[in-house]
Amino acid sequence: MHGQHKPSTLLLTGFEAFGDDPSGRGLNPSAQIATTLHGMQIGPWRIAGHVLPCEYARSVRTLKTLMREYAPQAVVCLGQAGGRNAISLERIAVNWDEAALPDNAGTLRDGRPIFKSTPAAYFSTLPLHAMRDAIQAQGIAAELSSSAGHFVCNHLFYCMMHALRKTRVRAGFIHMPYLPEQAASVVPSMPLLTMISGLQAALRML
Ligand code: PCA
Repeated sequence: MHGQHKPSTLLLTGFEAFGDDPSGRGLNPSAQIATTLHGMQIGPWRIAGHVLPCEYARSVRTLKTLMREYAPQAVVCLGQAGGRNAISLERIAVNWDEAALPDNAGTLRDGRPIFKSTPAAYFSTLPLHAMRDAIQAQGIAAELSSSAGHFVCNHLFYCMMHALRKTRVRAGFIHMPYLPEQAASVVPSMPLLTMISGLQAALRML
């Protein structure tokens, strides 16, 4: 057996639904994508897809448990960013919690660092330009973004990059638009299968 032929594991997470689902039906495309792709092979990657609670503390604890369980070579976390009209590849996670919306445990964070004496920010270690170009080559809207917000997604992104800072594990965060079934006609959205095709093209770039 040659070790390098062992499939590499890519841990892919989504979030459960939270306060920002205008359909009120408990939808979050990121959860559907992670569960749909679970167990699939994409390029050299074996996908381990899981859904995280939309809670500041518990999302991080759950992710760390999954990272211990799978020892993945790459971690890609997904979330929903209502109002965006393209798959958004996040460049940077910032050391700040601030959102008008409580998380699913009722916790409100009104502006404070995540950790007191850690860097202000971490960069994604994913090949963002190649991923954007691969999505766009499928005819699917993609963009780079410099803010994952200051809610649970950015919190998870920052804590993950901090936890992985001394490793060679590639990691980053991708935001998805609303699904058409969540969005009123005036709000941008993207069909689930379009998001999945785009993400598959992007993950082949890792
Ligand atoms: N989006 C939220 C949290 C969970 C999700 O899917 C965010 O952007 O912070």
